[in-house]
Amino acid sequence: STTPVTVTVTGAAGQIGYALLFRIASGAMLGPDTPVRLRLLEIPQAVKAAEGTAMELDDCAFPLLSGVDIYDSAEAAFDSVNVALLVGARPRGPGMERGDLLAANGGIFGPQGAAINKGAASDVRVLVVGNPANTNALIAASHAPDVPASRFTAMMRLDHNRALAQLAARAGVGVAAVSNVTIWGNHSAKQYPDIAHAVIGGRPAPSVIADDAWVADTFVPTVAKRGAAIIEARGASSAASAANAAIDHVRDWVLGTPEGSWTSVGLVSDGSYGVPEGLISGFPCVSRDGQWEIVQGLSVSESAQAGIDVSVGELVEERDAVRELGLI
Ligand code: NAX
Repeated sequence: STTPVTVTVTGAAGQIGYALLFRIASGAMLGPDTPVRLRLLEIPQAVKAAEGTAMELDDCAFPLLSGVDIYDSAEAAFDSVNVALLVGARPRGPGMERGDLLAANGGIFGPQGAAINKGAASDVRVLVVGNPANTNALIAASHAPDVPASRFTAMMRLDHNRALAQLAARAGVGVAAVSNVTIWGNHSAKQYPDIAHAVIGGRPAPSVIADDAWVADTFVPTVAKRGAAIIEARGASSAASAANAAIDHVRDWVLGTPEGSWTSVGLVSDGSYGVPEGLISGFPCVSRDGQWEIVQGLSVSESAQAGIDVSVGELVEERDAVRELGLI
């Protein structure tokens, strides 16, 4: 169709925003036939920097980009939005307690959820990138009672892609040969990256890798702590890879996952795999007809269930904390 899709990006002047906007405008997210209208939401102090980014977007002369608008009000930025990428968040400052962090983010994601509830298009899809992503998504969803909870997702795709890359390197194959990894639970160091059902070159990953100690002692911590390793090496947190993961997530959501393979999505739980209903947890998901569905019926070993339960336990604690603070 030639009607532009309205895409709102929050934290647009930040480093992920800078890596994300140009790829959206180039067609990498919604395909080469879909024009996009970009709406950038920032805090007032960062509006000028967002204007600079908008100037550069103009200077790219992207054929698919039908306009760029900049806002410092959530209600205006989310009016008739189709795809909302919630990237801007309050980072943990020195000496900040977890409760303070959750409260500060509640002050951002609550009002943004309410603005989405008020003004978004009926097909709105929301991806929360800003950390703590799963709980921020829960807060936003709880302020949007008229939007189905399944439209609020949290980003597990960067962890998922990191896992694909680590497995491919270990097996000595290209990443395209690796599929069906799952990142369960929270997007945090307690996530549970799971290769039990992964496939490498058409064969079960556990038998290709054939090294349980490497999986437990190297693979899982490498994936779970990759964010910290990037900061250590680059002197700044993951930006281009995070933007790439957001593009992958929305593209698959809108256009579908390839037949026979799944990805990892932070999606509202229906109680599957022992995850309490209502939590936004990482699950194996396929996208069909524009909707995420949790892959059902996978066998889960005792040790895998223990790993899932630890990560889900952290989500329960975060939910209880934001409930206590009156944020949901
Ligand atoms: P930056 O600090 O570079 O940019 C954040 C931007 O958000 C700033 O420009 C700031 O002005 C803006 N902002 C703050 N409050 C806002 C509000 N209420 N409305 C609109 N904009 C607001 O951070 P960046 O490196 O871009 O990271 C953004 C977020 O992504 C962080 O919370 C980060 O922790 C999170 N990440 C999540 C990942 C994931 O896999 N889910 C991975 C990458 C990244 O660490």
